[in-house]
Amino acid sequence: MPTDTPYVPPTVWTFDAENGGEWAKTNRPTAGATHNATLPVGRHPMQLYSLGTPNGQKVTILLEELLALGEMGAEYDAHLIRIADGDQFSSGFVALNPNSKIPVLMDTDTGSRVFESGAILLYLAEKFGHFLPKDPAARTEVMNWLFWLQGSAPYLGGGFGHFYAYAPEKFEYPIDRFTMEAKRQMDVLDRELAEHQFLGGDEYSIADIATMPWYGSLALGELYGAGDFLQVESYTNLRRWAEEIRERPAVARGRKVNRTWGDLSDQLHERHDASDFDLRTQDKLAPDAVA
Ligand SMILES: N[C@@H](CCC(=O)N[C@@H](CS)C(=O)NCC(=O)O)C(=O)O
Repeated sequence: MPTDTPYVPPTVWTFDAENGGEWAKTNRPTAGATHNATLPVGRHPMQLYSLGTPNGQKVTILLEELLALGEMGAEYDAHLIRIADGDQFSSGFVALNPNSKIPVLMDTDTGSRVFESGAILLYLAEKFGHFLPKDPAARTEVMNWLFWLQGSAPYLGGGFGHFYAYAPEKFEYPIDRFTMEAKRQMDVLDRELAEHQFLGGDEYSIADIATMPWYGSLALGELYGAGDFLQVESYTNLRRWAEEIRERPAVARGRKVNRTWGDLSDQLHERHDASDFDLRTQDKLAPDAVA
């Protein structure tokens, strides 16, 4: 709630769901399930429960890349988890991911649940033997960048994006702090990509797949309406890399899965078959999304 009185933290913090902000009604200070509900299960080896946010896109892009290489064991059902409606707090979801965040993958072939998008990328890359170099030095470089992304993106999404775009009031201090960091991170990538075609080397890998939906989209001016604010045009190497990766058909397909916003032609709410990408637009939307 906007106020002119400077905030003084009380001795003991208490939870106030009405404190404003887009996510205040969704998030809580405790973990665990809020309601009982089972998750749907489709017919493919991989059951993915997700939403088309940058963290969700990482996994659907990799699955589409694996399928493009003919790895039919990567066939998947992508079930829509509406995080704004609290689907991530169902008992079924929490049993797969106690952290209640998308994406989560169930591999019915091995019986493994896999949560954390970086862990899912690594799991799939190792299982199918693609997008992770076998040479130890090259593999280490890819891991460096994969872990860099997993550690850095929360400053962008939870820091810059939250205070610049989502916070009900705009405060200079957090916006300055996270803008500085977001620009520094883009500069890190820009310098790396001046030296290499891809992150960590000359081979397209899970490090690129993890980073593209975050810093690639940011550099192309598509995140948080912040293209001018961050002067993204100046990161020319990062933009060259992002544009090159965007041309891959599997990336284009992966970006559409579980997406519920933007152009209707870019949305495929659930994916249960490769042919779902060819459905008529209205058949690509969940029934409750079609008025
Ligand atoms: N470190 C996690 C982050 C996942 C994450 O933050 N997911 C967000 C959407 S992008 C989410 O599910 N938020 C729901 C919530 O916070 O309740 C990962 O990489 O998988």
